[in-house]
Amino acid sequence: MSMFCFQCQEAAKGTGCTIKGVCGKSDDLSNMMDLLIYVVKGLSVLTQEGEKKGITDEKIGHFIMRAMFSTITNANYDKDAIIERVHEGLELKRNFRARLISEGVIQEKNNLHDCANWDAKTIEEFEGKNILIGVLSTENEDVRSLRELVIYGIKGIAAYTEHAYNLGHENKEIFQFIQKAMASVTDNTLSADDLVALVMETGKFGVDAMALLDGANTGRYGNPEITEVNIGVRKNPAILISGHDLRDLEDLLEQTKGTGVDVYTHSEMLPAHYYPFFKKYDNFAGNYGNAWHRQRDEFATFNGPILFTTNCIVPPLKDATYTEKIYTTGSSGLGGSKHIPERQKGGMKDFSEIIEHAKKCAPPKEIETGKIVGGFAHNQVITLADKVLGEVKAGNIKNFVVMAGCDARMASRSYYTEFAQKLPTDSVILTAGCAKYRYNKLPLGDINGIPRVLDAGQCNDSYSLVVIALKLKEALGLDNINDLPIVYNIAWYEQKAVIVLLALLYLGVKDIHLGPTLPAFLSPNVVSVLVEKFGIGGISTVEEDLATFLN
Ligand code: SF4
Ligand code: SF3
Repeated sequence: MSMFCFQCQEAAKGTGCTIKGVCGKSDDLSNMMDLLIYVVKGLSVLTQEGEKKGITDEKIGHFIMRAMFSTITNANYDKDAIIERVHEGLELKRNFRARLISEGVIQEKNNLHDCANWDAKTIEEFEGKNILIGVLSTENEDVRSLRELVIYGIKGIAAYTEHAYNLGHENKEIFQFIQKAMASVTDNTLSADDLVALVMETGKFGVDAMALLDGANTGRYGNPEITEVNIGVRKNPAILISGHDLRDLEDLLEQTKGTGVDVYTHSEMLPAHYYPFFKKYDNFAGNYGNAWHRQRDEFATFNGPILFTTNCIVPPLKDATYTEKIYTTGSSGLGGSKHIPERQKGGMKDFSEIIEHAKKCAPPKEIETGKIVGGFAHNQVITLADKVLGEVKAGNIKNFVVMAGCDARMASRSYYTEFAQKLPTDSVILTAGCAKYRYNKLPLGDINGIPRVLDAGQCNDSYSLVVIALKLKEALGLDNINDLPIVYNIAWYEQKAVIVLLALLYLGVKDIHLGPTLPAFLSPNVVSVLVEKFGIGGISTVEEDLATFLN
């Protein structure tokens, strides 16, 4: 075994990647990410000490946010960038630790966890340490499972918090919680019950982070509205933008307008089209292709450069024709690709190089034609509430099925396409995240004008689905969110889906079905707790599940 990672749904053999990641992450990169998390833990232990005496440093909160985000599945394949972050984190830790010592808060020799005191400066030292402090260094499998569940939830929170931060929104309590939690996962005195409580609290801050981002997105870009998005192509050279960061998209559209270069969205960037703000850009041409895992084919036919703002990146094959055309920014990275640096305060990121690159490329090759509809975030759905409720009361809509979450490459995910196809025609699908690509182009029709697939947006817009559920509960005069005619059939892949799940659990949603497989990081005992307390279950065959879920 040269590495260990089991944070995503594609963990090798359903237990963990031990030689190389199924995602393409090499063992040395994986181990360096473990070390980055260890540095985050150390900083967090120290901030807990500092807080006792009112000593804080807001740079630490921002660093932890970016560091955690960069370790999300498929976000960053640039080992040098991760090493740079380890250096940056150690520098912050060195200074903060020295400050705590000089102010008498801690002693040079102390009983704090090793992560708080460990320091090093060379790659050799990093490599000597990182193999000792990974996931498996927690021996008890239940404690390990709960700790990692918290850590993965925090990665999701970190991602959403960073997008909000890029739009000028932050919430100090979220940063404080992240630090408290990352310190707590090093605390051997916590019982399993304490850790379960921490998991729930992580869910609470997941709701807060999604609400923060919702406010940041809608505050700047308006409320998403019903929108038809072109999935065909035009005749201009173009840039494809992927990931979740709307601020990056704004900067790119500002800089490409009037240049003759079009901009298309890929995968999780599709919902940007639903925001009123972006509609003013004539060169915002449409959405090209499908979910992230199809990028090897779709990037080859796109012809123009591709900008990754976040996960999910599939490292190109050696002979790929588009490798030179990939650019990354923010927490994403790919060794050998150009990384666009952060914006200066009050300014924009500089995308001039990618725009000049696009001008030299052929226009995208058409791979499909037509339009897809989305924009059913909370504000839009609430505007339609009377109509929706009317259809519910008339018996024309019998139930809603939340099919939010992620898509990925496993063949077994055809389950979700088939499930959508075979749902009775009086069921409406509520979706968010890239999971939608499994069924958003199927001719599923509508119920008296209400489309049978209501797409709220990105995975973080699962928050919208919760707001909608709470409104429905109120309108129908129900006491409990679980009395609603809503079934949860969630697809997961990476850690953003983990925080969406924890947020739903925190809000009291029961009987969530999670697939296509349960997380490898949940130990049998932790699964039992989740089954017992929350009724969480997996999936089986489409026929069986349709019969039981809709019962
Ligand atoms: Fe394996 Fe997923 Fe970890 Fe990649 S992120 S190494 S595929 S478990
Ligand atoms: Fe998708 Fe990566 Fe999770 Fe944001 S883009 S939902 S998988």
